[in-house]
Amino acid sequence: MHHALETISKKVHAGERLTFDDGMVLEHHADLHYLGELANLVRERKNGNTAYYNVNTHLNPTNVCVYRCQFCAFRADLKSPKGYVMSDEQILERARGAVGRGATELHVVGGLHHLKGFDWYKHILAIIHAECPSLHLKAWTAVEWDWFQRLTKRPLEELMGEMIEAGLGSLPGGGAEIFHPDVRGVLCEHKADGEEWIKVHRTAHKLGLRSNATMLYGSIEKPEHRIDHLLKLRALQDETGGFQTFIPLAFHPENNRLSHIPKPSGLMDLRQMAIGRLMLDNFPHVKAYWVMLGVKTAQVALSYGADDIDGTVVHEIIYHDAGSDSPQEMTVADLRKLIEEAGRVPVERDTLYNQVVRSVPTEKRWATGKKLSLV
Ligand code: V47
Ligand code: SF4
Repeated sequence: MHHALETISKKVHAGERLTFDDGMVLEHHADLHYLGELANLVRERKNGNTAYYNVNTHLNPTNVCVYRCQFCAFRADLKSPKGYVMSDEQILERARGAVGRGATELHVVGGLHHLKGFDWYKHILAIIHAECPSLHLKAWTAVEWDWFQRLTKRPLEELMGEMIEAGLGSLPGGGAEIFHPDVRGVLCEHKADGEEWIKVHRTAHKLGLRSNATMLYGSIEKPEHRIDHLLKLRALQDETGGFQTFIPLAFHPENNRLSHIPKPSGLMDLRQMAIGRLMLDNFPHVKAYWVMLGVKTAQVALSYGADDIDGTVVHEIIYHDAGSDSPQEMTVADLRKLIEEAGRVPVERDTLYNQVVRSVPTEKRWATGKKLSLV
């Protein structure tokens, strides 16, 4: 075995932190078995045999966006026939539907609409929260928070404070892509840069909000850009401890400007899951987002560092527009079966990783229409 790989293995067994150079060795010299064994060790040390899932729904209030990220198949121009803006009634319908299905979380993100102000985004959370107070609102990526600051010229703390009053519960991890300017300048040169993304999450953590972090891999970046990205996330986590989950996101090539780049292989998906788990020693959770990975790879990823498969995910558009052929929705029974087949113990969590105990299992409740209570 490469000498450096032996050293890394000893460090991981001893619970020591890996360096940038270690990360580069993993990228260039580690095979999949080596990565999987070590990542699984860390995963089981942190989360035992548990694999988390949640019951959630997505809401993308608009796909109209002032930006034109090269990888984005979701966005639409202001006047494009593909563009949509949901009405208050449609938004509430989505939220009510989520509650009816037993969801504990609504994941709310969208485009930066040319004609909508900060108040519209705040209004969305306010009306949902007023009508469905049991739904945890995981809303607005750092890119949106940056846009709100550009629109209002007001401090982020104030804007977040108002959103918290309106019903905001936590921040999703999107918009991170790859922080390094050499990559970001090509993928999405105009939107919030890497430093701003970090600043938004730092502010959220200071205000007591938890958040997630993502990394978009498999487009034009090089291994050093990925390791740099992971170390920037790790540094902020050292500072605040506010991150819950890391979610590596595989580039999807359909219907965007980078369609000439092939989709990352299954091997690459598992490698990035494992490397993320190994480098982010201070993140409690790593998520295998099944919509993005496909159900089968997500299942295998539970042995390569991941301890979470996200949720039932109804109404997903971002990955389906970019060519994902995974289903629109997984039932709780599907999720639990997938996890059990992988030899793990399924645990339903809420957004903040509290266990959700249901008096009547969700799948039975759907069949009987019985009222459900969360204990
Ligand atoms: O920010 C968009 C990425 C993200 C493509 O926080 C693409 O729990 C690959 O962040 N190929 C949105 N990636 C999704 C996201 C997310 C998903 C699930 C859970 C959580 C969480 C966060 O999707 C965007 C962007 O980085 N993205 N288009 C594409 N063609
Ligand atoms: Fe707009 Fe987000 Fe798509 Fe970029 S990724 S074009 S910011 S919707």
